[in-house]
Amino acid sequence: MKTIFNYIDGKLVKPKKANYIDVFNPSRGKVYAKCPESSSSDLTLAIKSSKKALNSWKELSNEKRSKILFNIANEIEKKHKEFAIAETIDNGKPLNDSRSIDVPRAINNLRFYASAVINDSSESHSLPNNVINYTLRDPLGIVACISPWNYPLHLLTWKIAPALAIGNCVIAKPSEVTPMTAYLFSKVCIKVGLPKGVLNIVHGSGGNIGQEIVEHPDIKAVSFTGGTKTGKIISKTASSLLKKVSLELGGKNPIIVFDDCNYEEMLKTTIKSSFGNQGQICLCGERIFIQDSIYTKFKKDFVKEAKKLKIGDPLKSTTNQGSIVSKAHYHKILSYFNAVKDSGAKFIIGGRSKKVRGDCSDGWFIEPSIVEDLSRKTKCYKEEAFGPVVSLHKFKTRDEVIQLANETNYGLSASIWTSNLKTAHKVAQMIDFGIVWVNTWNLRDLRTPFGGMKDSGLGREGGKESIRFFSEPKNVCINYS
Ligand code: TXE
Repeated sequence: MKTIFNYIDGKLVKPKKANYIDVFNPSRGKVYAKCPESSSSDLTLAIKSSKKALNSWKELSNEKRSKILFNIANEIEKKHKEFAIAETIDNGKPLNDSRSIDVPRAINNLRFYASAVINDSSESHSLPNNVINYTLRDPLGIVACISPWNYPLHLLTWKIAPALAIGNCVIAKPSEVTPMTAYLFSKVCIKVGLPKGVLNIVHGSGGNIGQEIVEHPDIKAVSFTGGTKTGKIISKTASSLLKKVSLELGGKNPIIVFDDCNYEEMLKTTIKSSFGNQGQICLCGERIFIQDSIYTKFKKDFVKEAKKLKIGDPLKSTTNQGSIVSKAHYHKILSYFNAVKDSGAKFIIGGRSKKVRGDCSDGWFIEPSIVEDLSRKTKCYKEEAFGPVVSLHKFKTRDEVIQLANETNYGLSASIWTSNLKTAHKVAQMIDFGIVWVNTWNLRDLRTPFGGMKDSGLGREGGKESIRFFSEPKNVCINYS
């Protein structure tokens, strides 16, 4: 049994009350570690330590902070294999994915913001008669970064890298479902000599310590990625305390397939946008709209490709589909399947759990699932399943699909597949989603704004957006006449 410790004041420490949460290996269905269930006394120590560290971290040059972040990234790169295996055991995702997506993306996040902060510039505005304004961007102080379980290390670093780079101190709370790589990350911070108190990682469950962090008067801003329901609770708490908040929430994303698209490329990518990470990506396309002239062909080819996906032990290199992250989430997806069946829609494939033999016989696996004839009035059409399931829908015209795509409370991302430039521009302009891909999906450029509209969130992350979120503009007006 492994024990995870909090990272407070530069040291690995036990929670004051010695309470722990079981951490499961979801592909085995067994507890393999224990994670601190931290309490207010742990948070008090973390805040005290951040307060002590704040001024000297803030006053350090951007170059020096940047160097430390580069050193953290380099150290993770050296331990790439250890991090990838830990992520797979903790989350259930295929090791190939942890190796090629999760860990490299975490390293990129750190390097991106380490270099962004030394290449950043601020604005100045001159007036006639010898007056000039210049705008400084000050760090906010102590900020909270609350991250989810689908990309544990990647999304943790996506938040803490910009926050630290510009001189904030961070209280991070990783998901209690997948805390292991954040723990390994804290060991790396100690090894590279991140000054104590600059980052404190306080583990525990969201409703307890998560909520306390959001409420704490010394926390100036909250950056959160997770469910819409939780996002609304956090937003309510933070707004009543006048805290800045950035929310990256769920989605019910459309994939729009016109009959003039590059069919092979679209098919290959739509398999990924449907079932990648077992469908547990906020960017996954759960609703696929196909132009009626190619609907039958698409359905046949899509089902054929989905059937090729190998579900099994995520540690094996032949596996494409690992386990669902937790027993609770596994049951949530299965209950969604029941609701689909009750609504009268039918599964073309899947719609059930999957038994994997051997070491994984107690694990939580679900087959890639494709639904047809799903009524647009049902909850299943409207709500995020966040699992390996998509529904297929026909459309005839461009205007019709624009209306269908927008028919959701969410607005995170969309993909448009067409070779007609006018169609691509027109649809991209008319749909209400924060991220629109044309002839691709999940192609990331860290400089671009990332985030959603409507129930998918508030604010944007990435590039300058994160730097702006984690800083406060201060205008200095000088009359030098
Ligand atoms: O996430 P939660 P859950 C969606 C997906 C999923 C649903 C619920 O649809 O089925 O959300 O997932 C912390 N104050 N996404 O319940 O609870 C929690 O400890 C402060 C989309 O597992 O939102 C964890 O660290 N913090 C998604 C983090 O919030 C709180 C990724 C996320 O957990 C808190 C994951 C509180 N009151 C799920 N309550 C995406 N956008 O990528 C919980 N937390």
